[in-house]
Amino acid sequence: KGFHVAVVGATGAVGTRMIETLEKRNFPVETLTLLSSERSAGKTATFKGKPITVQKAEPESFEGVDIALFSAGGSVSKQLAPEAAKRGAVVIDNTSAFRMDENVPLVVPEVNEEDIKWHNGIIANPNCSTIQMVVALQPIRKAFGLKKVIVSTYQAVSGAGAQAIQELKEQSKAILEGKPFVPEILPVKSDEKHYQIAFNAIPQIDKFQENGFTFEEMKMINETKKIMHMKDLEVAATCVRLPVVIGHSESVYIEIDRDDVTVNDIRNVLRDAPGVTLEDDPANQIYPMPAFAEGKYDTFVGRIRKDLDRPNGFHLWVVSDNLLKGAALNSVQIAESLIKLKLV
Ligand code: 11C
Repeated sequence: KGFHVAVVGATGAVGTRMIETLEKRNFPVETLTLLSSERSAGKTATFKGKPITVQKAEPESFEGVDIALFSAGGSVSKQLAPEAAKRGAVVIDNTSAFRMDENVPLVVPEVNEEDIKWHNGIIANPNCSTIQMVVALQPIRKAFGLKKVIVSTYQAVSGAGAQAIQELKEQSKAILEGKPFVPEILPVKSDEKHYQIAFNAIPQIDKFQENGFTFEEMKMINETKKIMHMKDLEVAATCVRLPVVIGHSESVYIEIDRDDVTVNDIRNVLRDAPGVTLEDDPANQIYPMPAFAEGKYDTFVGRIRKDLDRPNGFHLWVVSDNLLKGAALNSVQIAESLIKLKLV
C-alpha cells in the first residue's frame, strides 16, 4: 500500500530535496501534499512528472496524512507538528523544536533506528553537523568503545538557508569586482552584527549561549549524547562557517576505550559501516571534500591518523552533503524505517 505524505516547507532548500529524495528512492507515496507558509503557497513543484500546487499549511491540512515531513523552521513545527500528530500523522521534524524533548526520539537510522519504536507522534531529525558525525562514530564506538570527542566544523552556507547562499555569491562577485557590499545575513540574521563570509571564516553558527558555546555547538554536544545513548560521553565542539555552498566538513578527534587499535583497524570498521564511504589513501591524495560530496547520500571519512601522544586517540576528517544526509535524506530514511518496522 502507498502512503499519504505531506512535506511542510516544500519550497525551501531542504523541502525540495525531500520531494526529490522521495522520488529517487521510490518511496511508496500514494498522495503527496505540499505545504508552506502563506508567502510560498500557490507555487508548484513536480513529483514523478506531475505538477503539485503548494498549499498554505494549516492544522486541517493534515487530515488523512500518514507521514508529515517538516522543514519550515522551528516556530512552524512547534505550532503545527502537534496538530499533525493529533490527526494521526507521524511527524518527522527537521527543526530543533523537539530534539531534546524526552518524549521525542532523535534518530539517525544507521545509529539508533530502534528509538523510533517509542515515538508519540513526533520523531526529530538531528542537526546536519551532528548526523554526519554520529554516522562515522557509531561503528567505531561499537567496535572499540568511545570516551571523548572534540570536533571542529567547516560548515557550508546552505545550512543557514537560501539567503545565505545568495549573500556568499553576491559578496564574492562584489569583492572580485572591487565593489562595496554590506553583510546582512551571516553569521546570524537576527543578531546585531553581520560579517563578510566571502574569502573569510566565521567562528559563529547560531546564537551564543551563556556558557560561551554557540547553539550549533551545543546541538552537536547534546544531540550526540542523546542519539548514541551516552550521557557521559565527553564532547566539545567549535563550529565555523566557510564560503562553501554545500557540504559540511569536520575535523574530529576521538579517544576510544582501547590502546591497541591501529589506523587500519579503524579503516576496516568504517569500510563496512552503513552510510559510510571510506576515502582514505594519503599516498594517492584521496580524502573527502565537500565539492565531491554534494548530491551524494553517504558520509565520507578519511585522513584517519593515530594521535602522536595518546595511544587511544585518533583524528578523522568527515564530510557529507548537509542538505541530504544532514536533512532531507535522513528524514526520508526515518520514514523508510517506520515502514520497515511496521510503525505506520
Ligand atoms: C547550519 N546546522 O549549518 C545548521 C543548520 O538545527 O536543523 C541546521 C539547523 C538545524 O547552519
